[in-house]
Amino acid sequence: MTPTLADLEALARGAGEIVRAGYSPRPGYEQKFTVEYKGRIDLVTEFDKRSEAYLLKEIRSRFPSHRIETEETGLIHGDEGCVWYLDPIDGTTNYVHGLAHFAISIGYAEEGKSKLGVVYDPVQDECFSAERGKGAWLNGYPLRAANTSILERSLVSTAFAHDGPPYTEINLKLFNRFIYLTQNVMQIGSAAQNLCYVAAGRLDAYWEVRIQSWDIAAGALIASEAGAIVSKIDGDCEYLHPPYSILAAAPALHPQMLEVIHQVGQSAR
Ligand code: LIP
Repeated sequence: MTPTLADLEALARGAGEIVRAGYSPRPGYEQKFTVEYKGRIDLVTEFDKRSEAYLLKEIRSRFPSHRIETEETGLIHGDEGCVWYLDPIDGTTNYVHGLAHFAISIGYAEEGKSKLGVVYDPVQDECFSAERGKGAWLNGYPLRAANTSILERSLVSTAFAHDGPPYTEINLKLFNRFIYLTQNVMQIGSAAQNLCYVAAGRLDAYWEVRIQSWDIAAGALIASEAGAIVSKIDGDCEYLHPPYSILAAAPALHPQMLEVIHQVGQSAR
């Protein structure tokens, strides 16, 4: 038994209701949850856990044999040919600080290939979705990545992984190079939203040197089905194979971004 895109959209909206109940745009005035620390800057709240518990209960009741990779619980063993990737709140740091840039990310892959992806922003009520070979949509409307072909005309984004060194230093070198080559290098703080914004043409490219499967599985399919080129930062198209990194870009920009990343990598040796 395999899920449909409608199944993933319903799951994402259900988790979105849970997450939205805990969100406050005025955290200085009201905080509806306590914050725990998985690492120095790696936050988790009870709403991450409630969202994940809801998703796991629904998925395991309908697809009990499937494997699930999920941020807070980790790995739930199952059929490696049918894998779910769950981020119950992608952008938890933003969520805690009341910044409305977070989303529920649900990916589904078969035989190592992404098949379905949904990223739901419960504040903006933006549901990004994609099915392999059939396209990508925002609230049912088709998505198309940007056709920007000049780095100097591009708006790009990145983020600095919670893991810290050596990834921070590597990404600072890339940030310092791209800030002079592009219009700007944004930091939105949600990998899933970054990938969906590339899919929508809001961003021309996005990269991270260190990421997790559940951060990127859904958004990478959405970006590629919208016409962006998606790979690891070394150009490897098998982005769902560890170690995970990501580069999603407008088609004409992808090789240019790869070349700069390669040059910086060479100079860092
Ligand atoms: C976050 C990603 C972000 C990345 C962070 C973290 P979380 O996901 O969205 O792009 O830089 O290290 O992985 O932890 O908020 O689900």
